[in-house]
Amino acid sequence: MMKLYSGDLSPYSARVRMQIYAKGITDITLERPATFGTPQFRRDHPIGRIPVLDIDGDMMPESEVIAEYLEEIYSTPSMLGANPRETAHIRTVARIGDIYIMNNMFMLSPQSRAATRNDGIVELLGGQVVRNIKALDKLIGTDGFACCGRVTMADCALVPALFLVENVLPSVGLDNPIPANPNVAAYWAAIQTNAYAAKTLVELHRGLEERRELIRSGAFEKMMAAAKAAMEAAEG
Ligand SMILES: N[C@@H](CCC(=O)N[C@@H](CS)C(=O)NCC(=O)O)C(=O)O
Repeated sequence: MMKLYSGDLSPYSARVRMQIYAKGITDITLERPATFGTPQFRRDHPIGRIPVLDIDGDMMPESEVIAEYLEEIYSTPSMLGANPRETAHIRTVARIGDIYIMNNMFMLSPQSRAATRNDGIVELLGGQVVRNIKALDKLIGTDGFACCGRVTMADCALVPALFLVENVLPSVGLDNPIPANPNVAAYWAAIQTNAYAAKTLVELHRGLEERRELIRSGAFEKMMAAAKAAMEAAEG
């Protein structure tokens, strides 16, 4: 039985979880790794990040790689195109979600709890997100799905990406750019009514609330400091 090491608030994990739900895969268990954030996790997983797909002890990192692997081994229903050109378009839009939006949002998010916000980081990464949402507006489907009028790997990448844009960008002092981009705004309203997206969003919101509570109580700061000290001690 395969396991997906995952976390509620991890957008990259959410991308794979939405794909698992949409494909109706029931034989992959979801698990938060007990050692996540510790030197042991880094020893076991060189990239040190989730998601990781555990295939009977063979560890596969990287959400996009896992997503493509799942497409190959659970080929129906397909989250790719009906022909190579459609598949290429789906992958382009999925990359906008992953590399152009999610990656910048992920790097930007610590600024929301920084004692002193770094305006240079916010301007650089936030500017990239605004630019990339504009690009997405020109490429995204206008029928409620990102591509091809059905759930594809592009939706799986965009749902967590747009969740971060809507919920995290305002907490670093920037306006949410989604409402100013009509095609993205219409897509975002529509896809949230899709059952697989909705399930994934419940988990993301739950993770965000848990994180915000840890930050409010001061526990998150202590956890981060302890993790950093353990990592430094392990690396010598
Ligand atoms: N490119 C990776 C990114 C994964 C990633 O950054 N995961 C975050 C959680 S969403 C993580 O594990 N961060 C832990 C860390 O940075 O140490 C992927 O697509 O899977």
